Amino acid sequence: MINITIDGKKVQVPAGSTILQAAQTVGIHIPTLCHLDLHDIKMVNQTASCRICVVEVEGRRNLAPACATPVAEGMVVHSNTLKVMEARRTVLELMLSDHPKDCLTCAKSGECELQDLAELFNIRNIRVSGTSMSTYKKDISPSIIRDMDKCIMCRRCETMCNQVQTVGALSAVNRGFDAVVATSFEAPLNETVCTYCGQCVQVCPVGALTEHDSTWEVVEALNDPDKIVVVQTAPAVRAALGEEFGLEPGSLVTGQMAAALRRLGFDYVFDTDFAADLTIMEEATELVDRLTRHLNGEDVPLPLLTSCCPAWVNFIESQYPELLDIPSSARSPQQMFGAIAKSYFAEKLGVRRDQMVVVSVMPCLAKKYEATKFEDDNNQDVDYSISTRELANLIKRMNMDLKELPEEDFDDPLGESSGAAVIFGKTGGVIEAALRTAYEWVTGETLENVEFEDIRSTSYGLKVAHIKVGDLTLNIGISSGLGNARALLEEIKAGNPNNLHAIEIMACPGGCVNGGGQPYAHGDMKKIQARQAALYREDCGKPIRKSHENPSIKKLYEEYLVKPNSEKAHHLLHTQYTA
Ligand code: HC1
Ligand code: SF4
Repeated sequence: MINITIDGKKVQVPAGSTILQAAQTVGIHIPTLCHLDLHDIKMVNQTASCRICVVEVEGRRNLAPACATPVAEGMVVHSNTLKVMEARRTVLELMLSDHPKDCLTCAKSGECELQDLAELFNIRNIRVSGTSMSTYKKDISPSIIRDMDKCIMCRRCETMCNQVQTVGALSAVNRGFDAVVATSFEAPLNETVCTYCGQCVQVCPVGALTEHDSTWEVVEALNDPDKIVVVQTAPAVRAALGEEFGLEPGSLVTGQMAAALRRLGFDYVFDTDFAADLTIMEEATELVDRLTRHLNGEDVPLPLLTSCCPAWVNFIESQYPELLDIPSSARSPQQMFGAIAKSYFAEKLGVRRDQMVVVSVMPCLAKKYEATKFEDDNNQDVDYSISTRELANLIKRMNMDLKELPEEDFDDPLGESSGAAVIFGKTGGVIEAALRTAYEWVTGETLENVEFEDIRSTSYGLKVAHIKVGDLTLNIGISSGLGNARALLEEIKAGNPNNLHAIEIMACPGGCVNGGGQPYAHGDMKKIQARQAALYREDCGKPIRKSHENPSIKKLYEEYLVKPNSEKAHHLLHTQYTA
C-alpha cells in the first residue's frame, strides 16, 4: 500500500492507483470532463485530455493531471490551491471559447458537465480571445444526433464505441480547435457500422451526442382528434424513470408511470412486457424445435441467439453476416407489440391501422431506428419511439410530478404481463424467461422454483451456465456489451467448443436498464445494479411469473394467432436478417 496526503488528509491506496482514485476514497471530488472509470467492466478512459483535474504535487514544478498521475510513497497533493483553481478556470475558458453558447436550446442543458463546471467556477465572461470556432454539419440519424461543434475531445465516446462495444464507428480526427471525434471519412452515422446502441450518448459530457427527440411528434398525435394513440412501455423504463424526479435509483414507478401516460392523453396505456411474453412463446417454441431436431441428428443452427436487442441485431448484421442463420427469427417485443396493436387490437376496435398511432417508451436509442424498419402499407408498426428521458421531459412539460401521481394499472388486453417479461430489462432476463417456459414444455412438469440463480449475475462479462431441463443439460451463454458479444460470436465461428445451445445477447453493459435512453448514469454502475434489483423485485411480486401462463397471451393465440410459429404468427411476429 502507498501512503499519500491530499488536502491534509492521509490516504492509503494500492500501488498503481492514480491521485484521482486516491482522492475519491476520502471523499475529495476532483472534477474532470474526460475521465470515465467503468471499473465493473474493467474499462477506464484515461486520455487526460481535458486537464480539468490538475492538482499541485509538492516538489513538482508543473501541475499534474490527477487522473493519469500514479501515487508515490509520501506524496503530498493539493487539489484546491489558487494555482489549481486558476488553471482549471483557464482551461474552462479555453474550452468555452470554442464551444457554442446555445445552452438555452441545447439538448444537454441541465445535464451538461461543462455547463455545471462553468457554473461552479462562476465563469461570466471568457477572457481568451483570438480563437476560431470550428464548424461541423449536424449529423442527424434516426436514433442519434451528432453536433460536433460541441465536441470537447474528451474521447469517452471513442472508448465506449471502440473498446467496450468494439464497433469502431468513432475515432479522433483533426488537430487544434478542429479536433473532434468523428466517423471514418466523416460519413453520417447511418452510413457507418454504428449500431445505435447509444452508449456514446450515455457518456458524452456535453451536447455533442444526444438522442433524436420525438416528443413534439407525440404531442401532436395526442392532440389529433382523428387518431387513437396507444403507448407501450419497455421493462427497464419503470426501474429508472423515477430518477428523473429525484427518486433513488432502483425505485419502481410502474403504477405512477401508467397514471402519467393516461394523463398525457394516451387512449390506451399498454405494456411492452405483454409482447415480451409473446416473444417467449415464439422464441421458446423455436428453441425447443431446434433442440428436438438437433437431438434427432438433424443439422440445425445452434446456438440459438436471442434477437430482441436492436443494436445487437445491427451488430451481427453488419459484422457477422456469415452467422445470420443462428439468431431467433422472432422480432423484438417492441415490434411484436406494434404489429399486434395495428392488427388484432385495431380489428377489435374496428379501426384502420393508419388511424392508430403506436408510441413506445424505451430505455434504448436503437429502438428509434428499429421502429423505422417494420411497416405495412407504408404505415410503421411503431410510429414513434421515445426514450425514458424524453418521457420524463413530457411529464414535466405537462406540469406533472411523477411522485405525486397515484399508482394505476395498465389497460387490457395488451397490458397484462408475467414476471418473466419484467426481467427482460436486465442481462440474463430474456434467457431466464425462456427457460421458465421451455422447462415446462420439455418436461411436462411444473417448474416450482422459477428463479434460475445460476444464470443470474451482476457482472457485465460473459457467463456460461449449465441448466438441467429434465434429462437434458442446456448450455447457456449470457453476454451484455457488444465486446462480449463479439467474443461469443468468435467462439461460435471457431466451432462452438462449449457446445452452447442458446445465448442471450444485449448490447448495453448490464442490459436495457443501462440503455442509451435511460437517465444519465454518469458511469455509476451502482445505479445500474439498483435498477436490475428493482426488476427482480417486480418479478417476485407478480401473481404470474411464466410467459405461457399470461391469460391475455393465451387468448391472443386462441382468437387470432392460432399457435406459436403459425403462419399468421410468422407473418406478424418474425423477421429475416440482411447483411
Ligand atoms: Fe429492452 Fe426488450 S428488454 S430490448 O432490453 O426485449 O429497449 O427494457 O423493451 O423490444 O420487452 C429495451 C428493455 C425492451 C424489447 C422487451
Ligand atoms: Fe458506437 Fe454505439 Fe455510439 Fe454507434 S451508438 S457510435 S455503435 S457507441
